[in-house]
Amino acid sequence: MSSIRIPDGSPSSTVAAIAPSAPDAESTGAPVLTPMPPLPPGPIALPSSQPAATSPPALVGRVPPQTTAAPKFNLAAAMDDDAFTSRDLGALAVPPDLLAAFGSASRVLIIGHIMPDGDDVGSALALARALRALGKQVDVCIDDDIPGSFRAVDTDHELQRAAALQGGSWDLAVVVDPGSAERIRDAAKLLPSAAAVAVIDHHLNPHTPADYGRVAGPEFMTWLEPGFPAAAMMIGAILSKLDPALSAAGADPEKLYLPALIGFCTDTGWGYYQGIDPEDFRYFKFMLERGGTTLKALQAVMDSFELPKRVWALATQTMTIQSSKLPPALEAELLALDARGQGVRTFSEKHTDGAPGLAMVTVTAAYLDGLLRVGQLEDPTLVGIDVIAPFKYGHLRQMQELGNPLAALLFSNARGEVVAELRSVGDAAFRLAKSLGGGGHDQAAGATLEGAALDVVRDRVLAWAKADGITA
Ligand SMILES: [Mn+2]
Repeated sequence: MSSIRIPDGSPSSTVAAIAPSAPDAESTGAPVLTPMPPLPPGPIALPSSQPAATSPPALVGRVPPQTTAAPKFNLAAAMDDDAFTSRDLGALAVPPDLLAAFGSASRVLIIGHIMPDGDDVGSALALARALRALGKQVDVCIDDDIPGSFRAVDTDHELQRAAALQGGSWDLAVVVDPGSAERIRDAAKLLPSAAAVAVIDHHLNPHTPADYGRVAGPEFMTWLEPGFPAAAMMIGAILSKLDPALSAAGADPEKLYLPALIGFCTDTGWGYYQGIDPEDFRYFKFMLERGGTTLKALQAVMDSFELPKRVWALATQTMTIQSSKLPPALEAELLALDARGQGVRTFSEKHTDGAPGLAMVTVTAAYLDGLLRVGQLEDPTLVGIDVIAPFKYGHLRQMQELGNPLAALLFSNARGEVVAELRSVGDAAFRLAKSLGGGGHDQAAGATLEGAALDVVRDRVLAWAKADGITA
């Protein structure tokens, strides 16, 4: 059975603005769910880790169109172009108190966020490896499963769940790329065992000491750069500042920089996302040079994980359950869930003039678990988070490319939470995420709602979009 490669990153792409909608004087009452037309069948292009821009990305199987667009920035060409010179990350300002804290700590805990992405995993691992090279004892905690593409970055199995680190104590805890404090989940329980806490982030949310159970003072530091495309760029700046000490310690530059480079690539969509300043890729080039590595080497790491194609096709509804050749019990289970409206559901809410508005896909924890077991028939190493990929990089991306100013992915999980992943043209994704108790970037944001029902959150999203004028 064939597999497909998973694109990565936390998209923040922009789609074309829609025409203003006609006012709708009669529109009142509860939102009406409009089924979305089926996704067109493939073949299609994966943006993912394919930096080549001159030819369309490879066609991999019969999956829905994720993108047919050219990248906004031709990363591969820029890396080969001597005229596109690198820019020294060491020129960026890193707060001196943060550098001093790195210098004086001997036991460091680095914490990433749940629903981990490449920037999160890459930033945490690059910083961990640097501090370890300087003789420090370092633990790294991401309190969630790691998606397949990023498990390949964690070659030495450095990432640990919070429960495994209970009982430890640290001089310094560094929270990287969190977006908002609750996204570190149970790693928060480790913070009282750290003498000081530092938060390094490039999201819009502010971070207060209280968010992390601390009080204001020298034991709580933040370094926030919402203008940076990736937290990995901040880590790159730190590595650059530490460079003389790292060189003296004989650290392997590729091992340090490769995770940060992958973080940078995933948060910029390998040049595919809009809204990224092309000049920032000069810093990326600097990290490539400093790490003594290549774009191809990064690609090879990302491409080492493949999701079974049948999972992708079922998730994106480009293959029916009946035609998927599943074991009978599994087929019956998925069909039953689908019949009860607990499978994959897509909605498209438009303006009265027919202009795109809100597009949404929902899927239940039970159905995701079924998809996981479908995938495990071919790859027993798959974990739950792996089957989210077709929803994020298939449905959600296509909804954006169809011109919807707001696109939402909602799914429930085994913890009784509903997770919302939101993308927009303007800042609607961030504003909606805030209203759901989450956060992120203007155009790419999310929220995790505890003890919520999927249908209830879906209706909240619909009502919010209507109140905001995104739909009629
Ligand atoms: Mn990030």
